[in-house]
Amino acid sequence: MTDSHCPYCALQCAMTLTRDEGSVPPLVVAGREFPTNRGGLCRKGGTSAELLRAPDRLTAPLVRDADGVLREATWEVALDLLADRLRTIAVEHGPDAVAVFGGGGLTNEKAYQLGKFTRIALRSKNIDYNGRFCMASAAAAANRSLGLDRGLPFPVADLDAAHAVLLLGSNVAETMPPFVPHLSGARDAGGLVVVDPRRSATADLTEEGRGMHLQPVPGTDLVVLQALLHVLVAEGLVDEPYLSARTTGWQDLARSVAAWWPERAEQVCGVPADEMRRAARLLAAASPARGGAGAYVLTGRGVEQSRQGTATVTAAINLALALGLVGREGSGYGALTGQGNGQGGREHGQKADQLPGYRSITDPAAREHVAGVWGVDPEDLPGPGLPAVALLQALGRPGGPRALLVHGANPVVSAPRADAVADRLQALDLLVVCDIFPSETSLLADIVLPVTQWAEEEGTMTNLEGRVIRRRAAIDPPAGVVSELWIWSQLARRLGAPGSWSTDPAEVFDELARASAGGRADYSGLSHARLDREPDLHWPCPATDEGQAPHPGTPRALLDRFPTPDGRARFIAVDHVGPAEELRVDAPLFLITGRVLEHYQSGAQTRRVPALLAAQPTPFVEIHPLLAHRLDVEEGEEVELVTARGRVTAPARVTDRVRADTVFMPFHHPGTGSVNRVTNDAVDPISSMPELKVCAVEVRATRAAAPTSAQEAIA
Ligand SMILES: Nc1nc2c(c(=O)[nH]1)N[C@H]1C(S)=C(S)[C@@H](COP(=O)(O)OP(=O)(O)OC[C@H]3O[C@@H](n4cnc5c(=O)[nH]c(N)nc54)[C@H](O)[C@@H]3O)O[C@H]1N2
Ligand SMILES: Nc1nc2c(c(=O)[nH]1)N[C@H]1C(S)=C(S)[C@@H](COP(=O)(O)OP(=O)(O)OC[C@H]3O[C@@H](n4cnc5c(=O)[nH]c(N)nc54)[C@H](O)[C@@H]3O)O[C@H]1N2
Ligand code: SF4
Ligand SMILES: [Mo]
Repeated sequence: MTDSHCPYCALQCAMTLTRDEGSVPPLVVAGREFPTNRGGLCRKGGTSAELLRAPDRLTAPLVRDADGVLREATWEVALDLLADRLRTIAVEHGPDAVAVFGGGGLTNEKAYQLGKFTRIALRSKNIDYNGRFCMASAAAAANRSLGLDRGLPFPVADLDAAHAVLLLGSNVAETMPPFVPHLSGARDAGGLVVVDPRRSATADLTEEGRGMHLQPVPGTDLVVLQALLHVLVAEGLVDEPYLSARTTGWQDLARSVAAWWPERAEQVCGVPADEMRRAARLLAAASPARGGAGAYVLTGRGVEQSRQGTATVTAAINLALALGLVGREGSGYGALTGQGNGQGGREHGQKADQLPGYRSITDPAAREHVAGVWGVDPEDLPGPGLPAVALLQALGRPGGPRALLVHGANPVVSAPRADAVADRLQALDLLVVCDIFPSETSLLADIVLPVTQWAEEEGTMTNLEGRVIRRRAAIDPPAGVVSELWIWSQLARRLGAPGSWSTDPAEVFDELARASAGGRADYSGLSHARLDREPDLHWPCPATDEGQAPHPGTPRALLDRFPTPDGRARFIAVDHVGPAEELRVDAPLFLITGRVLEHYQSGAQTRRVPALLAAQPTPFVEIHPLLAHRLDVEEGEEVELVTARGRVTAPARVTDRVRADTVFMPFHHPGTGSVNRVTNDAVDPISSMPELKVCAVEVRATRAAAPTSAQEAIA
């Protein structure tokens, strides 16, 4: 029996893995007692062992031949060819012409080594990752306002006792089911407030007096937050002693929300003014300043994946600060991190502007420290590269990258405006994809390399509460499958790179720990051996001097001071701009996107689990009954969604869970029903996060569309 954690989301539910050679797959997964999941697993975690022996698992390198067919090759041949192509492209076009796209599912060791490989083996500045689609706005806002980006700066279990939780744009009932029990304190007190344009499964948790569901116009959450703050000011519900002791900028901030009285906000966001008043009072009543049991403000992708995502999260932090919640035991603000290692994945150097330890690549002291650990001259480290959307847009264009290495992402399905992304990938001289399965992105590649997954490897993951946990190997990988640490060491040797390239995850972790020492995300007091003994350590956890007790880790950050220059949190005034696309005559509805319980992300993994595929075999479009009537669409009928980027089709699900001016579609499927073929790649100016959640769309029944195209053909 081996103790490990789930391969999927950031809750990182604890599991016991048991070998059973008689069963298929030969590994049995069971939920294990742990503070985050308390023994629970969702359907995805419970069926995750099926990924280990899926029939189309990649087990040999594939190289595209002269006829354009991907054919099996030996590792020696594939790596020699790859190193040769990388060298040629770098010589002809410069080192930045080789770019890297990483993933928030990679272990800390892999995320670290990938950043190092890009900077000192490829000597390229161009590395970014799918976390840019996921956590970038929450990270940017928390760094700006609080000086620290740790998704939840407190343990998940702290939520249990709170009497109010404001949950903005998050559907935890489907995206992290074992998290839901942590909302029971708030639900029992009638204090769960869910903000979502859809009546999601999470909104259902507020029924029967357990809280409120606010259903704003998509993309207007910032206005809801301004109105809540306005009510706090108008009714004298802010925490004055906290404001003067722990924050700066309150007076200006208070003035900035003066114009958002609830009736005016209602005109923009559509949420009844009195509901916003009630929500503000409910939060205030649970806040520590009023002697309440505790209150939390939490954000998810619904408010962050927006071109004003950073501003909206900033407004959420402003609200939490005004109530005196942040940096206080039993209350707080947090962003619910998404991918398995979404937190660690954004600390060790996979981001275009970042070095390990959550350091900035433009900071001379950070460059010197990290270059010292890597054994190179700081002058030789590149500067910041392009963030994900700009990187994907630049591929194959004059002056842009000519080669891309993809590790742990499937952007052909998950990136906004995905058809344009596929075009760019095809314009490259060289596309290399490392994956477990023949993902949609790997099908476009020139070289595909098969890698180990979760239960086949050792490593660490950092979960949504900054807890560093051990991933352990319980089963051998199929013959032919290798670890990415081995691939990078082989390539580094062939490229004549400086530095050491260990393939032992424990050794790589020790180096990561040294590189992080003194940074914001300091892991220097941690090691695999220590984490094996102590499964409860949260960063920062700096090394201590010989003879001193080890640092106990930091389950609750921000308690004494904020890591800003003056130790105070900053109020930052923000404005509502709205989605990049306005509704117009030929696109009169909002299209919003998100997830279903059974599928994970681009679906590359979960579509290969028969029970999950059977439960959600196709994409779908949720349409309100009034809209369905107006469009003459019936339940199950194929509809077409047209935006400025293109069109997709999927069956309609007629339901009053969505607003009548809005349709919803999940993004887990490829092909004609892949919603990212029509989403908008406009980005937030501060975080560079794309507006995956909201765009303007026209919806029609496909049978109505047929004559139109026929008429077009005649004309
Ligand atoms: N089943 C499942 N679980 C997952 C994942 C998965 O793919 N599948 N992925 C993991 C990852 S990486 C992530 S990032 C998390 C994401 O977890 P969540 O953030 O909970 O997931 P989403 O479904 O993307 O979005 C949440 C909600 O945002 C709403 N929304 C859309 N537009 C708006 C808006 O303008 N305002 C507001 N307030 N809400 C809006 C949607 O209706 C949806 O219910 O889930 C993790 N867990
Ligand atoms: N419209 C819309 N689009 C979205 C979102 C949305 O809400 N709406 N959400 C966005 C968000 S939050 C996210 S996080 C992204 C995620 O979207 P993607 O980046 O596409 O994420 P996955 O589908 O998890 O892709 C991971 C790939 O890596 C493989 N893999 C798993 N483990 C490993 C490993 O250790 N090494 C390697 N090399 N490969 C591995 C898997 O098989 C899979 O093919 O999607 C974004 N796209
Ligand atoms: S909630 Fe997340 S971590 Fe837990 S079992 Fe489901 S997918 Fe895995
Ligand atoms: Mo995500």
